[in-house]
This record gives sequence, structure tokens and C-alpha cells, in this order.
Amino acid sequence: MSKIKNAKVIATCPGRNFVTLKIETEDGITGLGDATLNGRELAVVSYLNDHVAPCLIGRDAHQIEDIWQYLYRGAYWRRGPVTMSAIAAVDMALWDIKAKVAQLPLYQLLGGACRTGVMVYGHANGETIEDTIDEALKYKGLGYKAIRLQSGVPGLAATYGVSRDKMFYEPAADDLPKETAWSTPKYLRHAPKLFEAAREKLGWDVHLLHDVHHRLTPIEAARLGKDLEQFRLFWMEDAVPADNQEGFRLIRQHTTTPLAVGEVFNSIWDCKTLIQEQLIDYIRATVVHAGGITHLRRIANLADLYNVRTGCHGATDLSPVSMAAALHFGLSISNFGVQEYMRHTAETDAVFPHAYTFADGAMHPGEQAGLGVDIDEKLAAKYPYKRAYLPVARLEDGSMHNW
Ligand code: CS2
Ligand code: MG
Repeated sequence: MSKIKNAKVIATCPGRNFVTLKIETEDGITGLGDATLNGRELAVVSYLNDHVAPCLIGRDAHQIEDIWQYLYRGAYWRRGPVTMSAIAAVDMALWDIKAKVAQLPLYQLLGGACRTGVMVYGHANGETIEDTIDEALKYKGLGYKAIRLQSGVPGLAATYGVSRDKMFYEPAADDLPKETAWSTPKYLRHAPKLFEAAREKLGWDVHLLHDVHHRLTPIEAARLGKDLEQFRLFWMEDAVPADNQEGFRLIRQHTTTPLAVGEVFNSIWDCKTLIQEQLIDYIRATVVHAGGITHLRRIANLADLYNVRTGCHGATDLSPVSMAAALHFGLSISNFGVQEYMRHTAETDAVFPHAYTFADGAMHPGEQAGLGVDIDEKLAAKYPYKRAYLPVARLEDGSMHNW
């Protein structure tokens, strides 16, 4: 028995916003959980402070599964990104505490290492195909074995996923959402050219990935998948939104390009059909938005039955606490596929000192007991929360899209 004494929520903006839950037990052990929900951060802060923290005090920190069920089933209102990010933060913090008490790095509690490291993919992007490939060559030089390629689309002023800053990109910005224009025909004509040039310059020994950011309909996605088949992508990500999971049947009928989806999913119910019908190859649900390690483990276990592997979201809005949790998790499961790794800024890394490391295209969570991440609260306090949003895409005639 190790009673929970305190649950504190810390919102900070060292380069971007992060929400962190710090749980403390009566014996003075602390655990951290990430609760960041990009663009909707304060909703989770309130959910945790106003509705979850009071229910945690006095509970046994070791009852991770029971606390998960209590927060999920006990709330009556289930699922949704706000609820599931809050539950995830509690879950991560409790696993951190349990592993610290056991004096083991978390991956040991999850079954031990299944591999020497967790293969990660980096982001190469640029305004033009040439710029993107130059960036990809840099990643290759750094030892990356998997690289995601995004490039600007000629005729469009801005393309989501393409940054001005190299080796780092942050899609959330501005006090109010910026509106950008999107054209599917322009994009569909351009994307295959990027991968044709990429194979020519980068060769065939590196995994290439691409993110469509949910901007197509199933039949458009099917066509893109077919056009890209010859370039042997590792995956085509979020080709369509999966609100309608059956939509993937149509894509699957037409293309052998591997499919990844799920960074916005928050529960196993969002991907049950996709997994059971083998409509996807990689599930991108993450520890922070899909209910923590306890729930992500259920998703991965279901996926394992159907040859679906993990490819967890790892953009900059997933804090170093999530990154560490993802690495412990990825190291320990049988059906790990790849882990996204978007480097954080130096300010973020300073607020969250961590034990994880990168070498030879893979990451390792390190051997510190627990998650192996801390938060420097004094430094965090110097960076107050700043409202920021992801951009909103409209079609060129000004209308909202219907994907
Ligand atoms: C992207 C992200 O990393 C990815 O695959 O889709 O940029 C994503 O849009 C953001 O993390 C949203 O918060
Ligand atoms: Mg994505």
C-alpha cells in the first residue's frame, strides 16, 4: 500500500505548451504523466484538477488497473480525447511510481526488452522536392533508418507538416487558428513526384514514410496508395480520417501500400474494426491520448492477433514524459513497428531532463528506475501557458472540406 498524497497539474510553455501531472505518495515517491492535448490543453487541466485529483487522494498508487477502471467506467461519461488524456496522465504517473518502487526501468515491469532499441523515424520536409531530399540526406547521415518525407505543394501557399525550421517543426502557433487553403488535385499530382525523386537520391535501403494528415476521401486515398506502390513506402499515414472505420475497406481493396492511422484515436473502440478486419498495418494510437500504458497495451495486444504493428505518434506536442513512456512500451511489446520521433527544442529538454537516448536510428529509454524523466518545476514556471492552435484547412473556394 502506498497512498496517494497529492496530484498536481503543471502547465508550461517551453517552446510549446505541455500539461504534466505529478502524483506524490505518502512515502514521498513521485510519478509523472503527460496530459497534453494540443490546442485544448486547459480542458484537460480542468478535468484533472476539478474532477480527477480529488478522487485520487488516499487511493493505493499500486492499484493501477483498478484506478484506470474506476476513472473510465466510474465517470459514467466514457472516452473522448479530454477524458482519455486525463486518464492517461494518471496511468503513466502510477506506472512511473510502481517502477521507481521496484527500482527498475519501466520496460522491465512490462515484460522486459524484446529488442535492443526502438526504431524511430525522423521528419524531413521542405518547400520543394529538392529541399526535402536534402533534409532527408541529413537524417540518413545521422543514422536514421526511417524518414518521413513531406514537401510543399506547388500552387498552395502553405502545406501542413512542412516547416521553415529544419530538424524541428511545430504546427501549433498563433493566438487564434490560422486558416490555410488545400487542393486535393494539386496534392495528388505532386506527391508521387516526391517519392520518385526520393528513391532516386536516397536509394532503397531506407524506410520512407508519408503523412496525408487526413486530407483525402477513401477513393482518393486508394489512388494515391496505388501511385505510390512502386516506391515501396513503409507506410501511408492518415490517408483519410477514420471516423468511419469501414472507409478503409475501400482503400484496402485497391492498394498494397501499407496503411497507418490513429494518432487522434483515444480508445480501442476507435480501431476495433480496422484491426479485426486487417484494414491497417500500423496503429498510431499513443500513450497520452489513448488512456495510458494500461489501455495502449490492450490495443497493442488486440493488434498483435491480426498482424497489425504499432507506430505510435511522437510529434512535439507529446512531451518527453510521453516519449519515455512510448520507448519503454515499444521496447517491451512483441508487435512494435516504429516510433515517431520529432525532436523537442532545447528549452523543452531543459524543463524535462530525461534518460532516453538516440543512436543508430533507434532510441532507448535508459536504465533509470521508472520512466526516466523529471520535471524542473522552477524552470517550468518561467514559461507560462500561451494559447496556441493547429491551423484549419479550407478548400480553395473558402468552404470547409468534408473529410
Ligand atoms: C503529425 C502531427 O506527427 C504527425 O504525424 O500528424 O504534426 C500532428 O498533426 C500533431 O501532433 C497534432 O497535434
Ligand atoms: Mg500524423
